[in-house]
Amino acid sequence: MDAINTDAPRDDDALEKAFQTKVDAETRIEPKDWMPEKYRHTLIRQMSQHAHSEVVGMLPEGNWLTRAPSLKRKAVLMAKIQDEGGHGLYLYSATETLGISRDEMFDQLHTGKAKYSSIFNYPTLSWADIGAIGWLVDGAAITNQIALCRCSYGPYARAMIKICKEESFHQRQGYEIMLTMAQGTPEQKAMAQDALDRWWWPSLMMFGPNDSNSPQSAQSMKWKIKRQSNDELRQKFVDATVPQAEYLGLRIPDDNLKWNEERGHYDFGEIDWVEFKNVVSGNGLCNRERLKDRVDAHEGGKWVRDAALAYAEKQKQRSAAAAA
Ligand code: BYC
Repeated sequence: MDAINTDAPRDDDALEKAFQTKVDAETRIEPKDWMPEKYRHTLIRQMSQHAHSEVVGMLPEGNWLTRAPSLKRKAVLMAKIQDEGGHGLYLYSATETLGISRDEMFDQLHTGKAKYSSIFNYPTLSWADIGAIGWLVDGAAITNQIALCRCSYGPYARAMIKICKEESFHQRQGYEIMLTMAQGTPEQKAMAQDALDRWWWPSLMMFGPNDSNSPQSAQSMKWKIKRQSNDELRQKFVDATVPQAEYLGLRIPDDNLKWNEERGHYDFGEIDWVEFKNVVSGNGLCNRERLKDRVDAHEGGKWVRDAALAYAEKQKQRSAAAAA
């Protein structure tokens, strides 16, 4: 019997080395390329979480469609919400290239197995919240997503380019609502301040746990799925947003926020990580309501999916009959 040479690299080791060399050389990984199982799983986790966030993110804004203060505001908000639905669809399609079906992803969301961004578990109590979401939530999303345009996985990186362009319009529409309110009556300015007070900290939580507490970061950075760490991106967002709040004449609700000359960045206070954990584990203010609305919408749309399938089947039979 031949002796087994345990020093010889196993095929997987050689493939994994070649894979990492490709990633290091900034060559994009495409769906049919070999990839480590864990890379595939990490992408499915992050991309499906991202897709779910876009779709669940339509709900808090949808709450204001019937109450937008003018026809123009309603039309703009409607367009933004439709964009978010489109982002969800690009991202579900990009995730399907990794070998998971859309039905499986929906099932993971609807059964609470898959996460979506913590931010969408907070309520939208006033019209100013729509401004704050565009300004802060879309602003935080772009900060994170610009880095994702250079993700090593081709379909994700390409989807992010179009998404970022649209998010940039969303951020501006939100800021413009805040500017209008901040320059309006004292009551309107107070509404804008109240929205900033409630959305500031949850927006900072969107970037995820501190780097020292982020179990996925090291491997995702090595694989160039993530290009910048959670804390680096959070700092970038704070640095960009503080002058915008100053221009609005609004106060960011953080007594520890101050410019640090030495670091060339703003210092800011500690995030309430207990609140973050509660929201991520399903116990935020709106988790149950959001999931229920999502499941109801999916079930309510079943007749549309059935009709589309029946129509496709009819077309198939007609072309088969014509070809016979
Ligand atoms: N919320 O090791 P970490 C939008 C989870 S929507 C919930 O740092 P990672 C919009 C994390 O998944 C844009 N969960 O993880 C739509 C991980 O979970 P598991 C949403 C969070 O993946 C409508 C665990 O905590 N954007 O723009 O390296 C209207 C440990 O964290 C959160 C995206 O989804 C959170 N905030 O980094 C308006 C961006 N943070 O599975 C706007 C894509 C962390 O290990 N995602 N977790 O148990 C990412 O870039 C990364 O996944 C994260 C986290 C930066 C979020």
